[in-house]
Amino acid sequence: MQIDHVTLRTLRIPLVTPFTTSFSTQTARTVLTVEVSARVAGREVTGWGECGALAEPVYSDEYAAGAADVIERFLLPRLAAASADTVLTAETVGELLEPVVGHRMAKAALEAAILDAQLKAAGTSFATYLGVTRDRVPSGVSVGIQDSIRALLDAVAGYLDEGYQRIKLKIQPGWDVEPVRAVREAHPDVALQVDANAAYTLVDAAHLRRLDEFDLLLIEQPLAEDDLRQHAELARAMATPMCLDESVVSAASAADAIQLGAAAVINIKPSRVGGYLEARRIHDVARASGIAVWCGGMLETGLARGANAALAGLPGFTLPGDISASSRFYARDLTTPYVIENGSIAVPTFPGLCEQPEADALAEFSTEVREVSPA
Ligand code: SMG
Ligand code: MG
Repeated sequence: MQIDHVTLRTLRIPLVTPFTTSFSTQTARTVLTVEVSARVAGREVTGWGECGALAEPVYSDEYAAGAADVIERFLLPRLAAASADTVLTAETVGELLEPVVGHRMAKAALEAAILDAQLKAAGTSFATYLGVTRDRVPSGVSVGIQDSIRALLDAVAGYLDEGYQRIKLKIQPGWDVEPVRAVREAHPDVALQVDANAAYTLVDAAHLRRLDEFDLLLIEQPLAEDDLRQHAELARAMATPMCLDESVVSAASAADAIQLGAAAVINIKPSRVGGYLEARRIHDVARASGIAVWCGGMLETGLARGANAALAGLPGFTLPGDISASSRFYARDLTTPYVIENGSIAVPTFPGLCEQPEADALAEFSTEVREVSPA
């Protein structure tokens, strides 16, 4: 593949309702998109990728403007040099970008755009590329921290009415045992899990153990990103299965977490781990180790939501993902909106990772458009 040019866009898309976690309240999603115009076997083709980084480095150390900068200065020049020698394929991106330390969300966005272009040129869907045969995947929803238990119960009831198969509650100190108890009492049989986004320390172990009585599927990332050993210690102290999100950034860190007993379950987010290909490797490592995985979310637009659904069709994804309908976050998506039917999302069959985004949606939400020449 030869890269002709790349357009980096920053979009700001309003959310239908504010999304509060232990680290921030989002009212709009700032999204960096990567549009790669390339030639594959003489054919002109365009590929799209979306960056998982938020506007601020509060979920992880990456942020959207920083990702745009590192793509322009350091990542794209490496791919462009390789593309002149025609060694560039989606499968070589990871190795070509390895000399740049970290910046996995930036790398993931670029790899997704290249993979999208490559699959579109070949007329192959992402599911076919992965060898996925499932045509639908179960849909879960992540429910932010609310102002009151009443508001939480209303929100959960609304999502259950829409058919979501699993509820995830965001928790933080001061918003944990009581809200979880209220939801469990209202819905004794619902598949329920919690996510703390690293809001606790090991000193809170006795308090967190109080969550054990609610029959949760898992507790996600209670401790800090680099606290693998402490997660292992907490896992031994709790009956609720330990799930890691932020801590798992690669297949290597997944292997470490599994070996240490820090993760009984892994949330795989393609953006967090440097792309869909590393995400599949984590799936493979976890599956071989008897560890369940599920697909996490970063409030993806239609540029990545369907690709996440395809990934979640792999056999090791045995728990419902944070792959909700587009309408969970957006009144208007960039592509045909994803919908849930009978609690599940269809695995896309079109070529590539995503549909071409709608030009008027891009125009409506773009706050910055930067043309980057690859050379
Ligand atoms: O995309 O459905 C989604 C959001 C799922 O809760 C979600 N993501 O830590 O798992 C997580 C959070 C990270 C994003 S919070 C702005
Ligand atoms: Mg999480």
